[in-house]
Amino acid sequence: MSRGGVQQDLIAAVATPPGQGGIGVVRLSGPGARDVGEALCGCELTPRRATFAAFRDGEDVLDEGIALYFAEPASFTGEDVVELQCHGSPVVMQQLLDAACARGARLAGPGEFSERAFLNGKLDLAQAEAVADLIAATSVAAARAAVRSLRGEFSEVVHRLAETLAQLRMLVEACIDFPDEDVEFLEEADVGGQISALLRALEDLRGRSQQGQLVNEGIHVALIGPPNAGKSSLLNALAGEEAAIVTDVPGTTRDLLKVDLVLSGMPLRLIDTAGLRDSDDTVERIGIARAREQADVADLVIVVLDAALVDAAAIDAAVSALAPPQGPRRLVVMNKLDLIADPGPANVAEGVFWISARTGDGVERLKRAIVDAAGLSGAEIGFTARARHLESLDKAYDALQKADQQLRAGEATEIVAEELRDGHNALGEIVGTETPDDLLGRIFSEFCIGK
Ligand SMILES: Nc1nc2c(ncn2[C@@H]2O[C@H](COP(=O)(O)OP(=O)(O)O)[C@@H](O)[C@H]2O)c(=O)[nH]1
Ligand SMILES: [Mg+2]
Repeated sequence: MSRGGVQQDLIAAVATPPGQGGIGVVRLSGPGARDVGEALCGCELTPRRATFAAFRDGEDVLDEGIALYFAEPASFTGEDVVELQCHGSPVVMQQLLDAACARGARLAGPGEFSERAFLNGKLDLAQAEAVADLIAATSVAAARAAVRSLRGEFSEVVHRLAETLAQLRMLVEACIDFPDEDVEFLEEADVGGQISALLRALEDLRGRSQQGQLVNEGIHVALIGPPNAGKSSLLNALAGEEAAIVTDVPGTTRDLLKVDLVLSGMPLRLIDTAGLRDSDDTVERIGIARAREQADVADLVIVVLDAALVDAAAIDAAVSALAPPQGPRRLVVMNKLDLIADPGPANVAEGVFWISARTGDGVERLKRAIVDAAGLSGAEIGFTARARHLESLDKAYDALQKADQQLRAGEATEIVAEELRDGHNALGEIVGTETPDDLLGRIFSEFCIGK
């Protein structure tokens, strides 16, 4: 399923991270990779054989190391690829790169190797994205999930749904030519039942993809509450570092402060916000507006209250707001437990956590609850996914739902067929069979150079 057809040129890049290291890899891909590799090594290269060689630029020996040659199509990109493993010296790698460019290669852009792998049908788009996600993974859970996506587990489900939908489209489109028999025929083929089954499968995939997105991009957890409740102190306690400024002056935090951390193997972005209150200060007011926005868009909101100040009614109010009809899930934290006597059993409600950000009391339990509340503990995360994938799944779902309604309403077969086509295209966007070039450009430009 190659999208290629375009004659590509020879590209080169350092594939290892910037800086010094034990080993550095310079990678070449495209027509002429072997010739340039052999010129740099001063010897012949055999596919899939490690060749020890002195890397040279003309007479000058730049380094010695191992050259690997993969003949097309059996390579990552599907093209002729040469990898030169030299010592991890930025100077050596730069000289090798210059020598390759002097022989006709050009510097690769971000993600260009992966893009070629995609264009040559070695990976589909979701798999190529998983390569970038794996490299960027900050937790074991995210890395494992990305490997699964990279190995095609996510794509396989999408391809399977797309295939079923393609069959269904054929069936429905066949009826367009025989309008007299269509209703009976569609009923007989149980098109409605098939659409319902697809809708259920899409729903299931969406749920799993959403979890995949959370492990991949990190759960966004916003700390919200009145000034001086200890939001910033809690952020520091959870992060294990003094990331936020803590003072007894109300209104200390005026802008959003974001800290990335890993809790129980799950990547998390904690967002500290300005305390909610009426303020005349312009900057603080903007901060408070940003805090309110976070309360709507975060994956999880932690409402922080000062346990020494709130009364039972205030706790009740916070608890009743625990499951808002709309918006993110919430946990309520009663902070400054060290200042009060034991809250007593009456005040132990589900979703309410009594802690002291100062002493650390109750913080471990809260950490577990945060991971639980995000729906990420216990369940094995199948694969990584991105916001882009969820959007396409939603589009596919909407289209199929419309097709279902139109079928029930006895609309013309053409209209049903059109919705099915839209749904099919939306699935195709995920794996890259239906992806506009500008979207491809955007996706690959976020990759690192050399990948
Ligand atoms: N005794 C006690 N004081 C706390 C605790 N957490 C925060 N504080 C104090 O409460 C004040 C406000 O804390 P801060 O984290 O800046 O609150 P924020 O405005 O909600 O961010 C500071 O003086 C903190 O030292 C706690 O658990 N116990
Ligand atoms: Mg603060």
